[in-house]
Amino acid sequence: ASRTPTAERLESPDLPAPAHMVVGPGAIGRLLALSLQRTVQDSAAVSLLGRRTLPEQQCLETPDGKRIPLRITTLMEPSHAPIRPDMVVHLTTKSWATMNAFETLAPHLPVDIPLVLWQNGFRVQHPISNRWMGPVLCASTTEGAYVVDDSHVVHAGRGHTVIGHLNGHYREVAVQLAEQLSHAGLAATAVDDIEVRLWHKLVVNAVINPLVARFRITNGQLRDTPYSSLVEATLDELSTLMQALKVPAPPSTSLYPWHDLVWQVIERTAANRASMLQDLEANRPTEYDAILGPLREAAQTAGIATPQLDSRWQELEVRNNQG
Ligand code: KPL
Repeated sequence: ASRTPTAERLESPDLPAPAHMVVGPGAIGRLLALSLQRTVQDSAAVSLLGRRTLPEQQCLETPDGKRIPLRITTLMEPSHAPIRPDMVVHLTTKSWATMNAFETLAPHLPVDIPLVLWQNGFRVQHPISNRWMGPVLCASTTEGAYVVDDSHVVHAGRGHTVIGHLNGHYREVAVQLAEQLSHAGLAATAVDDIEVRLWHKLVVNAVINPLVARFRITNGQLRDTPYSSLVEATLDELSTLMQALKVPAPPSTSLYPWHDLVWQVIERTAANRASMLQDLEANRPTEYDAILGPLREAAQTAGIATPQLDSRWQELEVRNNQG
């Protein structure tokens, strides 16, 4: 694994914990920034960067209903951002906004600092990993959070975050970050196979999100007729594709590990209105390209027909262009 001065800095127990900059003050970005802020001595060690500023006084509501007041600096201009050489930058913007955020910010950052990519889908992880000189880690989380208003975010449900480098490098950076996140109340584990885990999450997202967005239903309603047969048809398509791409199936004792994975998530998140449905309802662009695009492209290269994914794509493309 490559070692950089940054990796050594993060590894050393004698040095203070690094500062964090969170780019993208949506629900996960604010949950992350405020949770980290609770654990640091130096209140300037965590900052938020977004397209508009938020009030400095923020409230983080915990899953057990406690309201914790916290102060955090939010900034709009990367050139005004408190850049520190010991910093970790978390990109939590929506997938479609991330390349632009990265390109705007990159010239202002020390070239060897770690970046953490929190995006759904598979559009930004490889291009940014190829372009950035320092460690690029990817994170996949099941934490639940929503925004009440500009100064109040709710940590609605505890989940788990896995974090790692696409090629399994920079293990020590991932371990230290996972420890900091866990210490901040966001349970996390460093993993060597983040790419496989991102494929698993992509399959879950590709089945659930486009269908619930199309029919404007909760995740749990996918168990009902006629939606359940569309879930099954999409899963059949995706199982064939994952096998062709040699993506290891999720651990399961059944003959249908991909089906099990997705139905378990539907069960666990039955009451949720998924992110793509929330985006549609708020008239925001959806992440349809980052979620369905890489799968359709891989299927085309492998010569596999994906009629279910194709019709979801067409429906969402029309919506996106109308929005
Ligand atoms: O991650 C999700 C999302 O909303 O994007 C799922 C797994 C679909 C849960 O709602």
